[in-house]
Amino acid sequence: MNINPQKTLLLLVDVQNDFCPGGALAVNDGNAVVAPLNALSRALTGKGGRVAATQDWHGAGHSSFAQWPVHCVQGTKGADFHENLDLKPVSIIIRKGFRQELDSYSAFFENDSSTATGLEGCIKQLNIETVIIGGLATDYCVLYSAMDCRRLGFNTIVVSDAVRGVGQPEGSVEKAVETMKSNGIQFCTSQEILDIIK
Ligand code: VGL
Ligand code: ZN
Repeated sequence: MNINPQKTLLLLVDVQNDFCPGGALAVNDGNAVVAPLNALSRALTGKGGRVAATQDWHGAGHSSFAQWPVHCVQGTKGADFHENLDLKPVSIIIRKGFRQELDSYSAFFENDSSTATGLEGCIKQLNIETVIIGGLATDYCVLYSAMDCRRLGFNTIVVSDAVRGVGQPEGSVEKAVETMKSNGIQFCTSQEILDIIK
């Protein structure tokens, strides 16, 4: 694999307290994504790359709370980034899901598939070619983000040890990985990526 760090974005998807153990919509072992993502953030920004983070950011009474437990309510501790996530290298923060009647899994488009979050325009202006994705959850926000990213024409890599899934319905993580792979999304370990960008 060949990537130019200066044209690479690391995208940290929803590494928020509510998706980590103890949170309202906790993903098993969700906090395990933090260490590999911190290592990648540091390495990539050291080589001139950029780091973006998304935040699920719902108003009280958001329409998605019909399907999900109340989570990531704006301004609450549950919506904060995990306390060990290194935010110093993060220069772009995208909040999504803040329209009351519209949910948003993807970092690029809300669930109507047409309302943009602004991330695409932002990273096109930065001449980004490769997007490396990690975070939560593999079968929801990571899946939707990676699929949009690939469709938009970016070289898209998911960090296999820096994602964790919900697994509901059963088999959804395996299905998500298969869908991503069959659409040309690559999977690499954080160590493999560190070795390439060093
Ligand atoms: C997510 C369900 C609801 C996610 C967000 O980050 O994967 N899942 N809101
Ligand atoms: Zn949500």
